[in-house]
Amino acid sequence: MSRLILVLGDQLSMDVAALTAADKDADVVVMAEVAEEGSYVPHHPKKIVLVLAAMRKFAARLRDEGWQVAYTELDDTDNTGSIVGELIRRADQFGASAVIATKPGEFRLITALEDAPLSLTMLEDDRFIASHAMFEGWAQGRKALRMEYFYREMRRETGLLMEGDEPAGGKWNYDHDNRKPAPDDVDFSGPMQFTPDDVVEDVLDLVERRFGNHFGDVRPFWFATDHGQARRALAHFVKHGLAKFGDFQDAMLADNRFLYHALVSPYLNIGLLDPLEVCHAVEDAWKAGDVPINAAEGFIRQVIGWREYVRGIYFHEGPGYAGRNGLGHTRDLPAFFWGSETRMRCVSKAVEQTGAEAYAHHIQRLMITGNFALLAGLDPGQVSEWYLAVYADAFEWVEAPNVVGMSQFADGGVIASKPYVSSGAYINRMSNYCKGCAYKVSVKTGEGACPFNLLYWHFLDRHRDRFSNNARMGNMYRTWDRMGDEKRATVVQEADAFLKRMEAGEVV
Ligand code: FAD
Ligand code: DLZ
Ligand code: SF4
Repeated sequence: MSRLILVLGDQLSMDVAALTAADKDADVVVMAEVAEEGSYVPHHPKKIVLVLAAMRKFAARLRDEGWQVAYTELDDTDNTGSIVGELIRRADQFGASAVIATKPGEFRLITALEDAPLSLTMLEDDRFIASHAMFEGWAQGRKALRMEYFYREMRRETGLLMEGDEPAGGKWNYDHDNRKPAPDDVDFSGPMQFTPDDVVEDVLDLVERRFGNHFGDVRPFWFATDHGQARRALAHFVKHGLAKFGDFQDAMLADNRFLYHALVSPYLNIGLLDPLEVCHAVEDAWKAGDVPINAAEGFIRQVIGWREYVRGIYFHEGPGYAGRNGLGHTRDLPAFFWGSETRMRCVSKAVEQTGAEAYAHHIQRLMITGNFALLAGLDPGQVSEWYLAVYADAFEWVEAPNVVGMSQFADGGVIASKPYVSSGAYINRMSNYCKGCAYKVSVKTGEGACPFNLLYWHFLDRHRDRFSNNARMGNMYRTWDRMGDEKRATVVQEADAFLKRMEAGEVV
């Protein structure tokens, strides 16, 4: 009797565990476009197009390679609307006795599959360098789970940028060289863009019709949607963008959405690229003398360090992680996160490009929208749902640790040793947003004061009990205390007034 082999929309790799375990001659691959996955958060239309178009192309490739694929399109009349519903329907149709699945990247779906009336085997997703067992082994007995030490293990494990037992160039981490402010000219034209083919055009029409009310523009659509295109996009970045990736990793520009970033996370996260393939391409460029060590190391650290580490944390911490609220923040997400007007140019530009591209780079996510959300005390659950919805690369295993942990400090300090907060000065140093903003970054209080300046001190003040003894934050508190009672009271009062106006729906 045949078995069903479940392949989800972010498991589009030929060597994904369920396919590796399958019998091509006897088993049936099940792939399903379902309303539930498109709407459990209001995903950006571009993200839905990416996933569905890549699913359709992957199914065609499987069929070409001799697999029997039962594929449900979103508009099929007998579509039950959920992954579990489709498995039950297909089990009945094929008289299948069992289902093999690769573990999903989200507890919501893991639980739904485990609770389903199916004989299910769930295999570990081994498209990562660190298995769950490896991460647990590393985490065991440690007081703090810091990325840097985990990363060194990953370097040793993969041999990437290693000279024997030592790190290439003598240092594990070249971050010190990677904090240059935005350049005047960017000599990288950005990620490779692909003209939609017939498959993509069909999906664009479908998504426009079914999810056109979600935040974000569906067109123009240019993402890669198959393995060949994703590899070309990677090669393009390595050749033209990588050399300066390190230098300008933390920079931001109002009129350049991509700078020297790779735009490969959507492809990595749905299975169109493999993390080691990406890192080897980068290492090869360094070995060939085409890119400096700070670029290659900086990039590889993001992939085998941060990416693997946040996944380890998500599964280590368990199902409640995404719902944590360690700082007790409860304020609702303001409408400007969904595109309503704001006078804060940095926020407005980051949200605008998010709507247009389903993409913002790391520092925009961390130090603009994330920083604002944390300073303003927004409910981390709502913030996390926003990030999960609006970015093409957002799947909970990677999104939740980055948002709830790194950005909102809502996991109580599992990931970050101190909150990522800054006043307007940092934003001004690393970007050109402040030129042309309705607020003045140099103004601390009173008319035109930059809200980041007010809210920064407001945050520190209201969380004094939590952070004043943090060794890395002592200087900030000393500066705050030196300001004197009157100045401090003015800052707190003006920050409160700003938050009140924001809550009332005024344009702030
Ligand atoms: P580049 O800057 O070119 O980096 C190269 C690669 O490194 C990325 O493709 C990505 O695979 C990896 N990487 C870098 N930083 C991280 C990180 N912190 N965690 C995991 N991988 C990393 N990344 C996601 O893939 N999905 C998310 O939902 C996501 N949400 C985020 C939310 C917040 C608040 C923050 C601060 C970061 C988030 N990140 C997320 C990490 C990072 O912002 C994106 O991976 C990166 O912007 C993707 O763009 P890129 O491919 O151009 O990356
Ligand atoms: C993100 C997404 C979307 C929008 N649609 C589908 C779908 O129709 N079918 C499917 O199998 N997967 C989809 N996905 C990806 C899943 O949401 C993802 O597998 C889970 O969130 C676990 O990471
Ligand atoms: Fe953002 Fe403040 Fe600069 Fe305006 S002045 S762009 S609000 S940091």
